[in-house]
Amino acid sequence: MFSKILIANRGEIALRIQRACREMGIKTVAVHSTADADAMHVRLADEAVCIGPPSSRDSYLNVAAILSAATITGAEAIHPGYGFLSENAEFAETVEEHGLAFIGPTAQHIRMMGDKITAKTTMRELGVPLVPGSDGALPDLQSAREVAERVGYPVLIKAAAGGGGRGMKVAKTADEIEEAWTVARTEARAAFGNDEVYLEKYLNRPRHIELQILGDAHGNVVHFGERDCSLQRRHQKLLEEAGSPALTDAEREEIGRTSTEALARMGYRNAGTLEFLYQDGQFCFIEMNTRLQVEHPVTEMVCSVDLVREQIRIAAGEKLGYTQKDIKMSGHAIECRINAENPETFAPSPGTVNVFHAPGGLGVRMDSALYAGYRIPPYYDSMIAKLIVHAPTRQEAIARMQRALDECVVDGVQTVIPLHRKILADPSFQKGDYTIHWLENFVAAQTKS
Ligand code: MV4
Repeated sequence: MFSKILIANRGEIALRIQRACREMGIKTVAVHSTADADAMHVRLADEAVCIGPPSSRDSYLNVAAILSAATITGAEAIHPGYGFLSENAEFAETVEEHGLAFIGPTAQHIRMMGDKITAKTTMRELGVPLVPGSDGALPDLQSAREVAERVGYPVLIKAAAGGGGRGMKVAKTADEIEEAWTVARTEARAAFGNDEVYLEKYLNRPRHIELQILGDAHGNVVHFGERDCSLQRRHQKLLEEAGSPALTDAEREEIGRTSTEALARMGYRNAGTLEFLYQDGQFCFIEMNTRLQVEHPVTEMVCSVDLVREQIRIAAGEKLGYTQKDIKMSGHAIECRINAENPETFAPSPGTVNVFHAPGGLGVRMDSALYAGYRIPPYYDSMIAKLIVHAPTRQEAIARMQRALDECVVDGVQTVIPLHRKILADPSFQKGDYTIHWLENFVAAQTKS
């Protein structure tokens, strides 16, 4: 096992990783920008190294500075967290070339899944169900027309280098296909320097359901059930649940078996998430994330697993030590992301947090790097906390989240807590009756009335 790990991240996820390290007897190295000198992840680490000015490009994305920090402190492994360098194949490669362990998948698997066309082709060959569409990249407009006729309108043209909603264009009818083709290619070239595009049938009211996977370096792959992440606004998730209110145990077992078999055949190791659109009882794979996700705690709560500890053990070459039948989902978990934003306009609200009180009690978890007096810098993501609750049933989890939000005090900046209260009180949310479009419509209805 490693004796010292460098954590190439900031905020709540840096603390989350430090906590796992401390419980495993591993020393931690924090890295930080000059804007984060007073941050909690710096205070709580065993050692800290300043790696550059406020801009992420010059600090948390500065590969040379991070590797130097690892070398001078004698760290043996690097955990990238989420965002920043977590899905950068070159970074993973460089870390290993320097004789350090990258706590994540191989550079080859990161690269493979970073290209959405290669990801889909790979999954298709491994028997994972996909959205009907083109087999690989579209060579020309004519082939786009042909595939669209075959699968039926409406269709979506997506960038191979896209993901997370960037570089997508809908064509509702054949009249719109030329425009969608041209715009998608132009945007893809401008945004990613890669104009490869593919086509899918457009699903009109899916849920976004994702499956948490772990694989070790010995060929063992297991899953920890699904998360329902349909409640998003402009591709920013706001509230997530485990399990999905829409799935049956039989559906979970089937998609779990198909997915773990596929990833075992790929030789996938460490944590990964398969993203699906789920509509009319069908799962359609769309993308894979080759990292720990923001919303991993809801899975940890229902499966009683420490996913970060497992990531570290796997990177050190240890075996999982359990099989699929040992993993049981128990109860229901909900996560509310607390962003320092105006709850109506979503404009960022950086500034000083004068008063901070974290909720507590049975089944309540607050993952946050906040403290009273902390100045939220304007340079980074606006998420300042994740409030996670666990209870025997979904209904009890909703009541527990409402109670926990009532206890939570963040004074000095605006937060999205008032929006979470409204969502939790809504009858269709309470019934679990929602799709990926629900939140956008809900927010629009709130601002009208
Ligand atoms: C889709 C889709 C409908 N049909 N693909 C958006 C982000 C990217 N990860 C994939 N996305 C979508 N792909 C087909 N064939 C609708 C979306 C989509 C979406 C997906 C998940 C969560 C929120 C979303 C919001 C708008 C559109």
